[in-house]
Amino acid sequence: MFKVPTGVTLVVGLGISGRAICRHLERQRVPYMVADTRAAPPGMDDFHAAHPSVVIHCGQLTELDLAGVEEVVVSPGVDPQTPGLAELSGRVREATGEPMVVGEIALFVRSARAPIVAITGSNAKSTVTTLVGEMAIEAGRRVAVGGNLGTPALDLLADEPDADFYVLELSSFQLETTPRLGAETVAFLNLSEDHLDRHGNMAGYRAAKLGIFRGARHGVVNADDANTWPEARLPAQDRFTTRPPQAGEWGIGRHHGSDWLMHGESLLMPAAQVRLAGRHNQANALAALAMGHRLGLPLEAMCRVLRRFPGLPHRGELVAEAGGVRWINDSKGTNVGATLAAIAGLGPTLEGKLILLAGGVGKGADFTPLADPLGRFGREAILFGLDAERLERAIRGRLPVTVVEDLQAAMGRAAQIAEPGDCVLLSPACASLDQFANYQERGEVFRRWVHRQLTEGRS
Ligand code: UMA
Ligand code: ADP
Repeated sequence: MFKVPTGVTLVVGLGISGRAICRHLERQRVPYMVADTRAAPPGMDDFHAAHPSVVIHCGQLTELDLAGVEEVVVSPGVDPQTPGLAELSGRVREATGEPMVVGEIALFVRSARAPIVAITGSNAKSTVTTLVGEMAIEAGRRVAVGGNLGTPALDLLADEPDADFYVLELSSFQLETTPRLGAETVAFLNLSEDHLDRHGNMAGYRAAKLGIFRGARHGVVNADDANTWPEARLPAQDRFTTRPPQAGEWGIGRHHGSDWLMHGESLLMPAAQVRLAGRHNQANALAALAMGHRLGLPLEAMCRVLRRFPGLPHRGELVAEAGGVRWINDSKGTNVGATLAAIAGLGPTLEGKLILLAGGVGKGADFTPLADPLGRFGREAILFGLDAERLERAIRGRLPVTVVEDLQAAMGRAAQIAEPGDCVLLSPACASLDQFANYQERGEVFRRWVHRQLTEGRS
């Protein structure tokens, strides 16, 4: 048993967030030590070399005596119910009245000196967060953009101390450990199955996400998805929809034979001018517009961004078109809802058929919703990774299915069977961590393979 010294803060996790938490505590001159449940967390030696005086405990948290700990700050990937922490999770710190166990965003809220803009949902968080950030920059505002998107929120405080506001993408993991966000405006975009291995069931997952509304002055919710609506009334609220808008809503209506983004009865811009493809991205555009409007950003500036923003890498990204076959990297399709959106967006536009490459860590999700759209648009599903067999059982009989070892093998098979007019879509409906470091690496493997094949094909 290792006794955490009295008055010391315990940082759990030595990943991207954990290191940012450590940097923040150093700036605040708070004494801390680090624990990680893994025997040898990646990059530990470098961290130790740079911080020789910081104690690092690797292994089970039950090996720690936390009786004297000041506060525990957990990384998002660490479940607060992990043995060793669970016992502390219900306890409150006398000094502050806050829970004993919090996440990095709780520390962010304490130190942020500018309004917070926050976005959550099962899908489209990164896209909407980036859009809001771009819109604010286009309008001449000073913003810092980060959170689950990549740059840890706490680093933004040091990098951009004079920001007009902070735009944060927040995951259910981060919200679960944030007692009160108190944001200027928040959006809850959509809810579909994800992270059930951590939250237990949909109710638990939704409850974590609803945490975004705690203390919010304004909320943007999806009129078409009642799961995104708060349980208690907010001081102010906007709704977006892909239908014609009701009074005050942000929606899509017909005008002179074409679709327009609208706010109530006002026409904003033709939907076809939104550079991001697909109905789901028009919904994303509307959510960003509603948030930007609340922040006082001019409409013209926001629409300019929507006309030019090409999308983030690994989200429905066209990597190449060769021999009449399109190769699309949607590696960020890490849950069933995202893959459904990709199939529904692409399927009807194809002259040929869809070849879906999918599989990985299914996080306990139900894959059966994929069966119908795949039956309609799919030539074949090529599956790989940890949950390939479970996926296969869910869609079997609807289209030909092949299970292979890994993504490279899946791509080889796709190249063999693709016909002109087809689209090879990597949208795995699963996390990547069984076979890759992260979804970016998975997308890069896809990209490199396609480019290599095309170059070799030409030579
Ligand atoms: N881990 C342990 N033991 C530990 C600490 C971590 O096993 O003691 C494992 C976790 O279970 C996880 C991995 O290590 O498998 C990384 O966890 P972490 O909390 O250290 O993650 P970070 O490196 O800090 O990255 C996190 C987010 N990751 C997660 O929430 C899992 C990143 O989001 C985010 O970009 C980063 O902080 C900066 O804010 C990634 C993600 O996958 C993109 N997020 C999930 C999603 O979008 O679905 C929520
Ligand atoms: P997140 O940060 O929530 O994962 P991203 O913007 O990175 O969101 O997009 C993740 C995936 O969700 C991508 O595969 C994308 O094609 C898909 N997606 C984008 N917008 C939507 C939407 N409105 N509904 C469902 N899926 C979507």
